[in-house]
Amino acid sequence: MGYTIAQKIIKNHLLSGDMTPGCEIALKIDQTLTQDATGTMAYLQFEAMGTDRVKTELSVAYIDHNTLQAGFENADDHRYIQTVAKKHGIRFSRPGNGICHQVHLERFGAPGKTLIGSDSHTPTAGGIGMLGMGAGGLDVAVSMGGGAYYITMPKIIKINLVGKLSDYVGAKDVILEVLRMLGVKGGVGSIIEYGGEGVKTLTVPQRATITNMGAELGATSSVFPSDEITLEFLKAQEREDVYVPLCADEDAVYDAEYTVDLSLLRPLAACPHSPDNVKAVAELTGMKINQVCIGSCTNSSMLDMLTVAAILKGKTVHPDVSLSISPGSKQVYTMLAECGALADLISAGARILECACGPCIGMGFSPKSAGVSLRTFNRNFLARSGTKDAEVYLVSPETAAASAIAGVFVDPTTLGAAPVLNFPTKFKINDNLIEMPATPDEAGDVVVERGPNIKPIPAGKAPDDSLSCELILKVGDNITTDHIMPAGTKVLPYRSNVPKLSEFCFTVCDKDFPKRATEKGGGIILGGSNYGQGSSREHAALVPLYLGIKAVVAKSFARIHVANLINFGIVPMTLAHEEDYDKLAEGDEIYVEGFREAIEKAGTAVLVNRKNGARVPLNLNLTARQRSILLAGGMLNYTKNNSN
Ligand code: MIC
Ligand code: SF4
Repeated sequence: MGYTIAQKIIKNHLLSGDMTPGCEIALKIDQTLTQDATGTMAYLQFEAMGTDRVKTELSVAYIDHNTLQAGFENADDHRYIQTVAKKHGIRFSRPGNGICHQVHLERFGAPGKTLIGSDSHTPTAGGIGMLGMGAGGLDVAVSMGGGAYYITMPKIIKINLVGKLSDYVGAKDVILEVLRMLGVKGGVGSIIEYGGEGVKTLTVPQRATITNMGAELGATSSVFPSDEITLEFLKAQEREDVYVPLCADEDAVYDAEYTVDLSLLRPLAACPHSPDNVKAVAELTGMKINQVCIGSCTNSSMLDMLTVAAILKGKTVHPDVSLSISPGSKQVYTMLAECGALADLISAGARILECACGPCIGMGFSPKSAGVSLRTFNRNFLARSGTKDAEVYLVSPETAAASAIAGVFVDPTTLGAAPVLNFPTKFKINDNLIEMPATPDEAGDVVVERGPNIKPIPAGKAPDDSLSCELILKVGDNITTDHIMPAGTKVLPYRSNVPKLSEFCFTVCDKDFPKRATEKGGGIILGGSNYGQGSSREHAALVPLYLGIKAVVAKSFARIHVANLINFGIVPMTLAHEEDYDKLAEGDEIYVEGFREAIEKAGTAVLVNRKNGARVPLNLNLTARQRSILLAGGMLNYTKNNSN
């Protein structure tokens, strides 16, 4: 039996485990990336592990999320990351160089290699045939130190692409169609592989838009073949030396297969507040809009920007609309300036932002009260934009630009024939904002600078024999990490200050949660299905840990979040019978006898609700490694214990 693309990469990097879906496997990681909102924690943890120099082939620290710098906090974090990177052998991508995934694709990604990043959209690298996976900062720190990355061997889902996209239908519409078909849980436990004749019609940036939003399917990763189009892109980046061809074997077997006919696709939009709430733009035509934001790691490539510039050229943004544009990287920004397209954007009235995440992570550009915002981004979770009652729609750059001019939703396919773009066959190469680390000989002289906002990481605690506490919060299905640990201008400056961050925990769902949790000394949380979907931010585990959360009981968990909970010693347990969710209410006193023993060996436990006497069976689906981590009170304790 042949192998799929993902299976080939996994096989080449397998350190231990059996490649049967559902089994835990350990992978060798070739490259890592961090960004600044998760990077500070990742490097503090790396330092705590005591490794002098990274052991990966390449590790890069990007500054792209916290670039607003309304106070000293982010600037201090940036300086910490810059100095710690220099000392330990990590390249540093300076603020202004662009969004991590875009820059990594352009300058470092390599087909057939493995990459983990402390950001959930690391699978963007799949556009180039690389196996990119999002992970918690602690897992990235372990891999930087040469340790394996553990995942559950995924199932492989094939999306067979046929036909060719019509004018004004973009790669974003392809992934929105996949999200419509599979939903935000549809990729959990799977890698999504793209194949079929339609693949040849898509450029690398288009492929990367598609793999980027595989994160919204809950997939472990998404990957395209590496072919002549990949080679063309790498040549244009003067990096053809890293090219290797990679495709699935003829007789590869997939766990599921779907077909998307590109020629039948029409512009789509993900409606509030979930990326899988997809409708045809034609159904929304005429709806008044207030804001348009173009950019993010999903749609900020040169191709996207040229498309937008061609639509805006000679026009004016509607008076009732505010349009922001953030190019994805310095390379894109410079080339836009040099070819004149930047002038077309500026003249049309676009507000040009620096090449960073910006509004995507709520760093400015919050819409007006109850405003309708069209964004080319990948997430429209409640309150992520900074305005809780805003209605955020995720659309293609084509739909965004056409609508920005009209002031209402416009189906761009009604604009006639698409303009012919002069897509560059050669990109502008200038890596002057990538700082090289000190050599091993010089590293000793580098002083790591730590600002006052950098506070110690809370320590996990080994679990008690039994668990007796309050069910302190009950939440529904698809709770995102933006609910658990919101971001945005007010909160992001504190990503290295857990005590301060704790004041914002879960406030999107319940503004009194931090106060209640502090007063009661913590407790457990009850969630629905897909608990913790979205970001890789380990703060969504670290901060609950700080507030005394000992366990989370849910119908099911999202992949990266469950790994983060375990890494910080919070015990994830699933309801054996989903209907038992109704037997538990906020404020109930609960008791789990033999809690520690259940982690140690049993794999099941019974939660007793002292209020109504209900007995709720729970499952602890843990591997031997995960049990040991939890019993030690988290990964840092576990690593320390094992190195003594
Ligand atoms: C996001 O898109 O939610 C983020 C911000 O990039 C996160 C990382 C973070 O919270 O710092 C992600 O996707 O992992
Ligand atoms: Fe940045 Fe948004 Fe991409 Fe996250 S999804 S990495 S915030 S651009």
